[in-house]
Amino acid sequence: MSDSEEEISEKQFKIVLLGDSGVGKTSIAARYANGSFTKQFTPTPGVDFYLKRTTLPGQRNVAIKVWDVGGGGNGNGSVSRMLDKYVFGANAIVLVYDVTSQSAFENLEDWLSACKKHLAPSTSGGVQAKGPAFALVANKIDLEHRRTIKSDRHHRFAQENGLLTYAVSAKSGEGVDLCFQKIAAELLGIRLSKADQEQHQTVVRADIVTYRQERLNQGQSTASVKTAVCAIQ
Ligand SMILES: Nc1nc2c(ncn2[C@@H]2O[C@H](COP(=O)(O)OP(=O)(O)OP(=O)(O)O)[C@@H](O)[C@H]2O)c(=O)[nH]1
Ligand SMILES: [Mg+2]
Repeated sequence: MSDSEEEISEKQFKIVLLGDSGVGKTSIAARYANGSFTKQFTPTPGVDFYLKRTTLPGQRNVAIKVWDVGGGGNGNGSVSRMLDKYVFGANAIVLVYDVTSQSAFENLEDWLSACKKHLAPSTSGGVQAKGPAFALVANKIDLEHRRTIKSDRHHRFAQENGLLTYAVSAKSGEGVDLCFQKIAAELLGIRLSKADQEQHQTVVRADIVTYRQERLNQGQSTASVKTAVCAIQ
């Protein structure tokens, strides 16, 4: 294939999201593919699919198919029976946890070993098939005040298991786009420049809350001068 044909053609990547129920896999997928977020929690039965097209440096067009696997209510329960089908042919497997949940983080060991069991080295035509990339994603970083998994624990687990690492908030959108963009870059074997990364950084909206000065002064009889206080929601 010539260089120009390769530019026009589109690569497809299958990225599978795994982790306990409630950690925010559907929210991450919906934020990435549709730019939406809902507070309501509807557990995913089985698997859902999301598709997003993106372009990487060098005019490389990529279609990212996200497999959003329901956590099934416990770490490694009902879902594991189908896990082999879900991870088959994956280019990347993303292990998601919620930074406020100790158990969701600890259960990732089970998710990871179940994946590795199903992905035991296979050979096709005598050639060893390349396994998927693995990534660790800390979600709900907007809940910093309730965080129970510190970043050194996150990084230790990632390092011990050779995982790419990311921190995101499906709620604010922080880090979500960049996480998928970096995974796609990794799969293509290219590095994103600082400028490329900035393009995919989400600007987190900080609402300006306006209080009356008199309330802040608690009863002092000043005129109603307004002051602006910035609050990240
Ligand atoms: N504060 C906050 N809440 C989030 C975030 N992401 C998800 N949630 C909430 O967490 C709950 C669970 O989110 P889901 O995306 O449905 O979780 P899931 O991992 O898909 O769960 P299963 O489908 O059961 O495996 C919902 O109420 C979401 O609104 C986040 O980044 N921040
Ligand atoms: Mg879900």
